[in-house]
Amino acid sequence: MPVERLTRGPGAVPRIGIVHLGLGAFFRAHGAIYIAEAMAASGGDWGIVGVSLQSPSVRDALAPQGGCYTALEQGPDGPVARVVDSVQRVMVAPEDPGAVLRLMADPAIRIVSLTVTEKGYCHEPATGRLNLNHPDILHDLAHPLPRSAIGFVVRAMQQRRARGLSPFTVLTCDNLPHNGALVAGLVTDLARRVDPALGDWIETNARFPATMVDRIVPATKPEDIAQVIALTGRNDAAPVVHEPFRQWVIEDDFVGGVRPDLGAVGVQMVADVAPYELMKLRMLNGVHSSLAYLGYLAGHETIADCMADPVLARFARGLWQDEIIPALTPPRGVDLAAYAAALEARFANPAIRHRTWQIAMDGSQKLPQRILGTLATNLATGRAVPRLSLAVAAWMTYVGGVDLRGQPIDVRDPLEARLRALSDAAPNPAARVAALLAVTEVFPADLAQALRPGVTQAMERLVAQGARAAMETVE
Ligand code: CS2
Repeated sequence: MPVERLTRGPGAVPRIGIVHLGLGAFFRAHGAIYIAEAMAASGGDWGIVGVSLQSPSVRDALAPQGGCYTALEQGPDGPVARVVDSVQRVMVAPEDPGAVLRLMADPAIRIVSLTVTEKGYCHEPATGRLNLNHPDILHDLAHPLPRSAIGFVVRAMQQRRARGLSPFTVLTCDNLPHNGALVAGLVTDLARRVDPALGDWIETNARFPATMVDRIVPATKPEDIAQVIALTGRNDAAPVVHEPFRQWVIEDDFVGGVRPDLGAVGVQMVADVAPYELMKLRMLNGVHSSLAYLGYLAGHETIADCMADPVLARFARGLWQDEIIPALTPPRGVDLAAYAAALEARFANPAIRHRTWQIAMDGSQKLPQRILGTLATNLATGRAVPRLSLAVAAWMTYVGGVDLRGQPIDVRDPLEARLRALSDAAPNPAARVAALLAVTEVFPADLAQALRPGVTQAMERLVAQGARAAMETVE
């Protein structure tokens, strides 16, 4: 018997107030759920229009479902399926960028939120500055109908200013350091190049609150779709899968103070997000990325598989205890050892099949804020960093496109061609380390110099012993 398709149920549909750029699984399993709960708790017109900046696939899946989808929580007590209804429709920006701009310039829209991944900001990860050689930025400087997320924000602000409207709040939800200030800098930089007065207007009137977002959301797999059918009796073409844990810390700085009542649903509205953000980027994402490269090279498919291997679990604990926590100042009232213990349990959740290959993607954009900041702090104080050095060496091996057994790796990274060419041209492991440390978009020159001896040694051990043994003998 054919299974019925999930559709929007009867009842009032809230009016829209948010445009979300980059409607991937993460936002659908995190921000969209909090916003649905905030509207249920306190009302408000905060319905979401999602915008896909690339492919039509999410729009095509959600349109017949009225924007609704299933969120499948995978916890220790078994799966729980819930329908999320805060997304009302999805637009595909390349099909009609003008329509997206018109919507963003509509007075009903008070917030534009973003999850466009690290590379979607078109910036240089090592400096945080706009990459003026990026093809999308070059395009957006020359054409009024943009391609990049930053371009959409700038051109929509331009239309709002021309119409005498106030700007919207730009709410970035990506794992970037000082993400609010970073996006403010990128938007005002591009705006000033379009029209200096627009840049000044944005700088004075718009708001870019910083956020820390957290929930582990692996890519949806065919077996998840089958599980949703088994649990709900409905066919959903685009469910999302997530762990029970969630956290959202937001700097409470919105245009006119206007926002959903997020505090009512457990979002931490604070004056300073930075300590939370640093803790999360370095402790969660830093260890995720370390395990992604080392775990992949050790033959582990998922993070849970890594944590089920005692050698890797011990390695992760060593990373937290000896290299990451000592270099961090905790947010007030947070016990970092307890935070690490909670992360260990989250990573070990066997129902979350989060692939090492998925986390390994776009490493050139992730390494600086996840790993290199901790390395810089430790090297400045003379603390030993054998595990993080091994993680950097594993990344360098990974982006060479061939694993330690000679098997090809499907590397996905905006710099992949260059990283591969540098790696191929290096006659030996030490030369490969030197060549990759010279990639200044990733490694600032002074840090590269300080890292070289330790990473070279780590690389030699990695090549000689293999990933698992190198982790086992690290000290
Ligand atoms: C992961 C993150 O894919 C990755 O790079 O490290 O998506 C991670 O799962 C989230 O930041 C958790 O909040």
